[in-house]
Amino acid sequence: MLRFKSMTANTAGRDMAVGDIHGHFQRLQAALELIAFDPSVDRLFSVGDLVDRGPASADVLHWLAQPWFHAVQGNHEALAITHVRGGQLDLDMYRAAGGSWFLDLAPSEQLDLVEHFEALPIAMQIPTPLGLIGLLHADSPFPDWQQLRAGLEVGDQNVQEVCQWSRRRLKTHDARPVEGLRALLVGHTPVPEHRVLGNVWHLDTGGWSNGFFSLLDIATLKIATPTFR
Ligand SMILES: [Mn+2]
Repeated sequence: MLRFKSMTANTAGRDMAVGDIHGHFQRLQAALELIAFDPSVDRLFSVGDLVDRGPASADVLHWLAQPWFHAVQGNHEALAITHVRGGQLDLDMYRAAGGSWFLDLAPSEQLDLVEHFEALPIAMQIPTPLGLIGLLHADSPFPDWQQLRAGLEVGDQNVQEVCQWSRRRLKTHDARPVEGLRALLVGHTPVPEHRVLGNVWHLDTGGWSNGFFSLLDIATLKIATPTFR
């Protein structure tokens, strides 16, 4: 499994990032149309949590098959992996978190999804003209991107867990930057509006719930869809 992925620069079009999707691919599609997203040159980066809660989680395979769509693994993808690979999981908690659609699939369909989820990196980086952009689901356990990369590359489970589950930075209002990056893009904890702490951008503005999808142009660090519902 490739836990850390380095992308090449996009010299043809725009690179956009989006927060948690949670099965709301139709709303996401509408948001992309609003910014005239062009899949022939533009790319879309997801901070993970593609599935659970929304009406169309099973569409995730269609989205992951698009050459312009790139996602890191969120904690909800990790829950599916844990379930199929025989790890410890509170099934009532998983159902309460929106996992019923997955638990009720045939084992072969679960396995197919999990193999796709396992192929997703935990963190990725994307070069832009003004600097390197990092992407992961929840938070960086380190104040330094190279340290994070090294931790993931040696398969450190604690590092992976913080990357996918931690809400510490928002809870403690930690505004220290992650060195080695122009910006780190994360989701996981819903915020009423995108929130920047140090150089960490919290992008889960509840497009899957009562909020809207914030599409961030990662080269300019400008939100293209501030109020889309
Ligand atoms: Mn999450």
